[in-house]
Amino acid sequence: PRRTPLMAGNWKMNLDHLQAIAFVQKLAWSLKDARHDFSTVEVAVFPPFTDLRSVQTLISADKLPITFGAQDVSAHQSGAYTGEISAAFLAQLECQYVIIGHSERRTLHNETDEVVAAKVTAALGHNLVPVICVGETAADLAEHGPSAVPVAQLRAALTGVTNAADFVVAYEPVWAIGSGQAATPEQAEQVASALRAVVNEMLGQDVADKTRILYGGSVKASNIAGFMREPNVDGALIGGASLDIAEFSSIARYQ
Ligand code: G2H
Repeated sequence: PRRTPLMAGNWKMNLDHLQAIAFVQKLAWSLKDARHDFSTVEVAVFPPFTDLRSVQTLISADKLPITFGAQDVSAHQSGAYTGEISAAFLAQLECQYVIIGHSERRTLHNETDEVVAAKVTAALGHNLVPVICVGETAADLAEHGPSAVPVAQLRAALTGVTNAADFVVAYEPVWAIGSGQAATPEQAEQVASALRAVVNEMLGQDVADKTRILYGGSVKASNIAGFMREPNVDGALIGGASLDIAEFSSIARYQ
């Protein structure tokens, strides 16, 4: 089945709203100069919340073929949740995607599988496409083997999801994040194929065939091609390397 690869740049807490405008503009120029075919490989950016309005305005004014989303969303609809950002707010800013359950949120902000599932439901309720992150720590890997923890996390995240939903899965082994030590393409494929089997079992073959599964963790221009050769890897979630325009642009043109 043909799935359009997605190269998703997770900026994390980098680039303010002024830097974001310059960055997205230059990224668009770099991709256009390289004759990037956006219908063949989708390119998305995930800026901090405070940048989203600037990015939305630039992308719509200049009709840039770059998609965007937020890095997190509240599980709640509205009300007395100081500091939280609702799915409705993100939808209003024309976000197409939202990253949910990134390992940094699970670890640093105590996000449990239940919270992740509630956020997925909140996002889908506003037609945002959740990018559901799963992945095992080095200790999980030693204790349970490669797929057990990501598979359990995905099962939990999909609890309230119907087969009409559109979502993306990102497999990010925690030991590979920001470490410079990426998984091998074979390791990524092994887990991605187990994750696709979970989608198939819970939501059916059609959903499993169309769902994009990304690899994340120390992706760079020099290792992306290996991941993209694997049948179950449909793109990447890219942190550090997505902040370098030339590097991110060549990741997008891996072929
Ligand atoms: C994993 C990844 C992006 P990096 O967190 O989500 O970051 O590419 O810097 O390892």
